[in-house]
Amino acid sequence: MATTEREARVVERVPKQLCVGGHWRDARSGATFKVEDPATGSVLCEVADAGRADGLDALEAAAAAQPFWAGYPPRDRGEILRRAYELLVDRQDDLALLMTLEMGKPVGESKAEIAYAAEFFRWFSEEAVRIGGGYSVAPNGQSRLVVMRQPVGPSLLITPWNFPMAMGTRKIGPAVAAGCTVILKPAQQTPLSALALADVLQEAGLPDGVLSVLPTTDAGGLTGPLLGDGRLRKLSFTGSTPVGRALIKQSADQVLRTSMELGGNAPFIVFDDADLDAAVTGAMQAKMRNIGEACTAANRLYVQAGVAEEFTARLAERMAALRVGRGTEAGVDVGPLIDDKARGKVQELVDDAVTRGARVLLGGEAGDGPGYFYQPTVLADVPKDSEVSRTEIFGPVAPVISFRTEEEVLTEANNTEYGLVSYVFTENLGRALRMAENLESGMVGLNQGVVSNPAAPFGGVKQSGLGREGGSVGIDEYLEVKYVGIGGF
Ligand code: TXE
Repeated sequence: MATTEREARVVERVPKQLCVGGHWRDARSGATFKVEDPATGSVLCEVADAGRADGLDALEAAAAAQPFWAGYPPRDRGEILRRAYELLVDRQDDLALLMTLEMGKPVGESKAEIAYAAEFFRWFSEEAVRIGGGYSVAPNGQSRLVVMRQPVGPSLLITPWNFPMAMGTRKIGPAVAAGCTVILKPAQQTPLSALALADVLQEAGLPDGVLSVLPTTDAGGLTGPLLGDGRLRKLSFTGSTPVGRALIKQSADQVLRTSMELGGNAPFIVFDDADLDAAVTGAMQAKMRNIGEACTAANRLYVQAGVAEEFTARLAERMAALRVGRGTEAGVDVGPLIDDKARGKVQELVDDAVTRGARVLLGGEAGDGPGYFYQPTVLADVPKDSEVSRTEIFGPVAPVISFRTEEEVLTEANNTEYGLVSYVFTENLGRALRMAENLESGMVGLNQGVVSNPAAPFGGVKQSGLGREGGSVGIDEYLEVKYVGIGGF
């Protein structure tokens, strides 16, 4: 239940039906499901619950509109995205409140996410007109090679709940710019932001058929038939590594092109020559952004022995000053976790570390209230074999592990099946570059705790994923390369 008139109004304004090829309608089965506020456990509203038949309707619409959309002038595709960017910016306050209500993060962070999300539309509105090709003379001089880049085709986009708006725009932006029609399946926990996004894109002038948005309680039941249907040409997924792995297997039958942005286990490394103020601030950003529910979150804080005690004490002091509460309240820094399961996972990881000998400097327990709160937590002397340093925590827990040498920390940092992002704090340029070269991750933050940027190619190596989102390479995920050989020379 929304607790103020304004909250009720922003929830009321969102369409609660499915968007199927640009048309709003109920699920064929008539089913709906409840959307919950994780800060109170109360129900905000109900939305239509898409099933298999709705998924196939959306694919039909996407396939039918694909030739039209591929031929739509790139400048006009870009202008639609540009208008959608402006609408997101105009509605930042209301959309931020909506996101906080269904996801929990403090409203200031939701505002920052709307701004970040909008930037993907702005960036890809500019990329839409830069889809070039190539022309060259074959080495034997007897033919000419023309290289075209064309939209891959109808694309299924599956997004998580932790950045409900930005994960949508990061996929829809490049897909639509490239000339692909799309079906967005948002996470069950956060359908409202996705439906609001569909509303914005329609208002921006996106033609019928180009976009479907299908909230569902049966993700596998909806997406399975699509992955087995030859009309679908692309899957872009952001979520957990086990689900990503399963989707890759399911995509194999159609040899479907896939992009995967999966879990992380980011090492955050502080050398004893680092600027400690900057390192603590960076750790707060990398750890506490989005309540720790980010794939880029610092998951293991490796601090060189000489500064470990001081760094940990300063971090604990900063973490202790954070206010936990409902994200809609002014002055709140840390909202609730997404659900009870997520909170249970965080508690298990903390308990395991403590059993193995870690010391709790701060927190270590759930917070008060009916919502799924967890206290900001700092663990010191965390043994290397703790589950907390192997598993993605997805919560406000900072495990500190001390190390002695560069060689030792590099080996430890790379000792994981994940490889999304690493952070390094040092004033030694040579060491910073050596670490950046040798860390096995798709992204490295040097003396900074945030790596996300619409202009940058975001993505991981190893089991953190395949492909890159954002930057000028982001659009490549939605383009096929075709070569035409011209003879007669
Ligand atoms: O993820 P899921 P969950 C990690 C993080 C978190 C854990 C579990 O560690 O604690 O995963 O979160 C859809 N077919 N990340 O359970 O299940 C689902 O509906 C098709 C990291 O929320 O992977 C949602 O839309 N789709 C990650 C999306 O997958 C399926 C962000 C993510 O849900 C499906 C989220 C199926 N069989 C969690 N099963 C990141 N990279 O940031 C689920 N989904």
